[in-house]
Amino acid sequence: MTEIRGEILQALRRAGDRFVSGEELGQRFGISRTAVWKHIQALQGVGYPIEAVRNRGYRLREEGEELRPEAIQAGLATSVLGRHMTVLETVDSTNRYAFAEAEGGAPEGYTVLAERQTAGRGRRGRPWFSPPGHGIWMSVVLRPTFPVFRAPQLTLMAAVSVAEAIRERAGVSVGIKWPNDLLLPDGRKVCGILSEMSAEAEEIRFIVLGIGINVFGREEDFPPELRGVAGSLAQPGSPISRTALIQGLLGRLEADYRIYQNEGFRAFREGWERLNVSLGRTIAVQTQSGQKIGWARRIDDDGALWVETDEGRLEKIISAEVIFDPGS
Ligand code: BTX
Repeated sequence: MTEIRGEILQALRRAGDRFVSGEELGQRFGISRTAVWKHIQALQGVGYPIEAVRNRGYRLREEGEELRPEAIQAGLATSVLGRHMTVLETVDSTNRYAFAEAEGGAPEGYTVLAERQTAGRGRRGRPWFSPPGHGIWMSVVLRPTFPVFRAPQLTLMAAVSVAEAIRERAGVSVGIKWPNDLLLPDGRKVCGILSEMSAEAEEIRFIVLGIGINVFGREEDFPPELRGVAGSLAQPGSPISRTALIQGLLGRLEADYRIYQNEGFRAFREGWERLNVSLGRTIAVQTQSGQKIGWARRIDDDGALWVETDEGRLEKIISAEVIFDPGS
């Protein structure tokens, strides 16, 4: 989003219910009314619900709101998650920030959100593109009592929780690509989950569960290398409130985390299978020991992926990158 577009959005947010005329915006930012209109159209294009009424001007509907802890907490049906919350304008990475806070004693459920990350991170040191106002960049501190070996499956559980919350609150059916990417129906990646852990011997001190969801953003708002690969939830004309989505996410995560603590991934396997788009396909898996091509057969109660190779051998994959339709 260009600077000026962000400023126009901010001006509309501050105006609340009031219409702001194109003339007023033009004067404030030293641009013509036509230029204002172009920026408004661009904002509408990425899914911001802006009404444009002749002779009155522009008004941002509620769903385009900025993130505020009080507003999020006011509609939160949780007792632990999100009860302590920090919302930042800019941060390097919410996971890095939450991790440091957890080391300093932040309680279970402590949640960090940022409008923008300058060094959002994915798995294996990969970057996560997190421009201002476009998404939900969120990290939650968990202090589970289960042993270290169960931590990876928590991320699989989270993929189910997030997918369900997106369906409930944003009306979009996303699919899970093993282990924890969420994809739009056309295959573009709309969400990534990164959990980072601090542990001593067999005991988990804490886990930071990081969730990145692209809410607003058109193809051209992504950097060239992500075009065609990444997508966003919002479509012009079907507004999505980030506040409502965060409330739904935290509610789901808390309920599912409770079940997970008692029953483990077993309780989520069916939900995962229902939402998954990986099984039954020919895939390439990139593991540390090289690439294997095979048929994704199933996942087990531990969340491992079982792949049948060309020679008919079944291999258990615990950690890898999955590439769909290799060679096609
Ligand atoms: P990942 O390693 O599976 O995904 C990273 C890869 O996804 C990148 O290499 C790139 O190809 C692609 N990618 C980067 N940015 C985006 C994007 N915005 N949308 C779609 N695809 C993208 C996934 O890692 C885990 C990401 C977690 C991000 C959250 S945001 C809040 C928290 N804080 C933080 O620093 N990370 C997490």
